[in-house]
Formats: sequence, C-alpha cells, structure tokens
Amino acid sequence: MATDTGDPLPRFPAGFLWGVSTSAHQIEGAAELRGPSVWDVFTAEPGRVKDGSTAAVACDHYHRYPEDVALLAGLGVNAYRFSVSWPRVASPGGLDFYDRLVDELCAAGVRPVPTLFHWDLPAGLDWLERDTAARFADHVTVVADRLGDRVTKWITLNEPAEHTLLGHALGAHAPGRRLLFDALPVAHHQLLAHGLAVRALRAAGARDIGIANSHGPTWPASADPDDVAAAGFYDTLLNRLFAEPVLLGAYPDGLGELMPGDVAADLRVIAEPLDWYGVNYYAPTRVGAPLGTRSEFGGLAIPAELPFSVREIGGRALTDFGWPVVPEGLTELLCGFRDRYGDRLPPIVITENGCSYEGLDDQERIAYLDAHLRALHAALEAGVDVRGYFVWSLLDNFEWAEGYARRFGLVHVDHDTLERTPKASYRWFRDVLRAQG
Ligand code: IFM
Repeated sequence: MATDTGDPLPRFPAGFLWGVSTSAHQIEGAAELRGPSVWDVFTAEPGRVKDGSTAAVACDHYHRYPEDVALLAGLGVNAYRFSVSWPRVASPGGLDFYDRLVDELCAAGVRPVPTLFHWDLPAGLDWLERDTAARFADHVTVVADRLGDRVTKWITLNEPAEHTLLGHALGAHAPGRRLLFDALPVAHHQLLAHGLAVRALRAAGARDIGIANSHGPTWPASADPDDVAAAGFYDTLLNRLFAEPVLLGAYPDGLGELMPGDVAADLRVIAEPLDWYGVNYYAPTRVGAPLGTRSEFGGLAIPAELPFSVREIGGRALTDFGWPVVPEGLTELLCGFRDRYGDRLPPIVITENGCSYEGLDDQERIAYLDAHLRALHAALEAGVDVRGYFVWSLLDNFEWAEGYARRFGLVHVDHDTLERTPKASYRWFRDVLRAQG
C-alpha cells in the first residue's frame, strides 16, 4: 500500500476546484417525503441488499443539512457535488429542499454542483423506454428554472455505465434486471437523456456543464491474444461506450448498430458540446478471456457467458471493499484519454475518487488520497488539463447493494444515532486545502 510520504503535496493550479461528492439516495433519507424510486422498490425485495438495510433514513441529510454544510465549510472545500433526487423533485415541496440546501451552501461560500441523475429513477419509469429521456429533460428544466439563479455548474448523469451494467445487465443494482447485452438500450437512452439535458440546461442559460463517467485502465491478464482481445472489449464497454458518443458523436466498434431508434440523429443530440468532462476513478481492472466459469470483482459476480473474465490484480493493498489501490492508474487513465481524444477532450474534473475503510483514525484513507492526488498532479505535469478533484464521500452512507457496510466518508456517521464525527482523513484533507490556499 502506498503510504502518505509526509511531504507536502505539490501545488495545484490557482482556481482549482476542491470538493467532496455525495448522492441523494445515499444520504438524504426522508423517503416518506418523496415518491418512491427504483431503489426503494429494489431494497424492499429480500436478499437484494447485503445487510438488508434501506435508505429510508440513510444519513438523514434532509433534516441535518445545516450540520453537513457546516462540516463542508469546516473542511474548506470550495465546491460540493450532490445529486438532486428526481422522485423528490416530482413530489410536492420537493424542490424547496434543494432551494434551502443551495442557499445554505452559497451562504457558507461553497459552490453547489448538482448532479441531475444519480441512479434513483422514479419508480414506474424505465430506461428501456425512449420516453424516459424526454421525461428527464423536463425534470432538468424544472430544476434549472428553480436553482439556476445560484447554481452555475451542472452535472447531467452519474456513471451511466454502472447503472446499465450493474442495474440492467447483471441485476446487482436496481432495478435488478439481468439482461446482459440486451441492456444496451439502457445505455443509449441515458446518453440521449444526457444530450437532451445539456440542451435544456443551455436553454436555461447554463454555461458550465459536464457529465460524471466512471473510467479506469484495463490491463490484459497476459500477452495471450485472447486475453488482449477480451481486455480490449472490456475497455470499449467501460471507457469508450459512454465517452465516445459524448466526445466524438459516434459509438465505438459498431456498437451503434445494436442501439434502438434513429441512432445517427440521436448522436447529434448526445454530442452537444460540454464545458468539461467528469471522471470517477477508483481502480484499474485486469481482464482476460472467458474462463468458462463465473469470475468475481470486488464482490460482484461476473457471469460465465460474458466474453471476458475479471482477474485479480496481485501485489496490491485492497480497500475494505476488496478494490486494489493503484494510484498511478489515475495518471495512466488521464494521459491515455488525452492521447486517445486529443482536442476533442474538454478540461477534466475528477468527480469521484475515494475508498472504503473502517475506523476514525483512517490512515489508509489518508494514504490513498495522498497518493491519488500526487498521481493526479503527475497527469497535470504531463499536460492533461485537470480543473478539479472531488473526494467520494463527505459522509459514510448507503453504499447501494452493500448497505451500510462500506464506509467511504471523511466523516463517520453512527447509523443508529446519526451522529457525525470527522475522521483523521477529514482533518488531513482540511490541512491539504489550507496549504493549497
Ligand atoms: O457510492 C458509489 C457512488 O454512488 C457512485 N460511484 C462509486 C461510489 C462507491 O462505490
């Protein structure tokens, strides 16, 4: 495991965005004050969430947001990435909550950076249906009209790749479908929703728009051509399928032929120019040819019928989630994107990076963040235009199918009393931000 060297971190550029990220379903609670989402339906089904928990209360951020904004102010971040719950916005009085939150953030000098969809689709809607994209654009217009006088920086979608893969292809997340490659329309409709959202935001006057896509280097398990081909295919799914329609206006490797509707016309919408591109980075993946049996990645079962298998990256420390700690993968990823997309790549913001560890004296998290910030700086020095970095996450929260078992927060949350206690990593990040000025 990389350790915090104790050396001061290198200096990041003036105006760099320093933040933390959360999402509505994972922290808000107050589920009775909004309509249900696909995640409420999913968690109510026995066996879906490992510890049997739900997000009905979560961190009760809905009621405790002033305390959480005070924690943000104490940390010294200049930006806060949160998500706007679509089912809450669609419920009477729901937008008032975000109005209050944005006011509180502005008063504390923290820039609000809302994500407009982070997986909590209103129950009854379905990404297999094209119409969901148009409904999303309506939701975006409602939010932008209300918050656009104070919010200037927007994120359309969070990790449509995971929502497609985990939620619709493998059935590990809501809505729990196991469609394998028949899930591809979910990818297309989310991308279309992204493009329509960019248009809706522009119509509302927004000039600072991005998307948060998850990416990581893909390493072939060996030089065997079958392993290399399988890794190339996985790379297409994770790193190109959601980037290239947005950045280049084209699907990679003929995948467009598998998408529904008038794909050429849709791609013109999907490729609406962005002001920046958000990258969520956690770890690389080592991929080989199919093994004929299921493989596993961080507790996730990869079915045997997929044309690749996920292998262990040996010799690395693992987080409590079982994810390998590979800071230099961030440099490799960003330099690779710059080389692949050249001037089609807008400035980058790291919209998520973090790790799950237990304990208040979380030295492993400090070492993880320290090493990833150095790796990010190395990418900057190599000429990649990076404008910001958001830690996942402010609070220990509802980690989807893992329930409350995984703790990603800089702030510990006692899930019985809801008491917040800053961890050692909170104080470390605060000191980093002070030193960066
Ligand atoms: O908690 C999630 C988040 O919702 C999306 N990105 C990855 C995080 C850690 O698994």
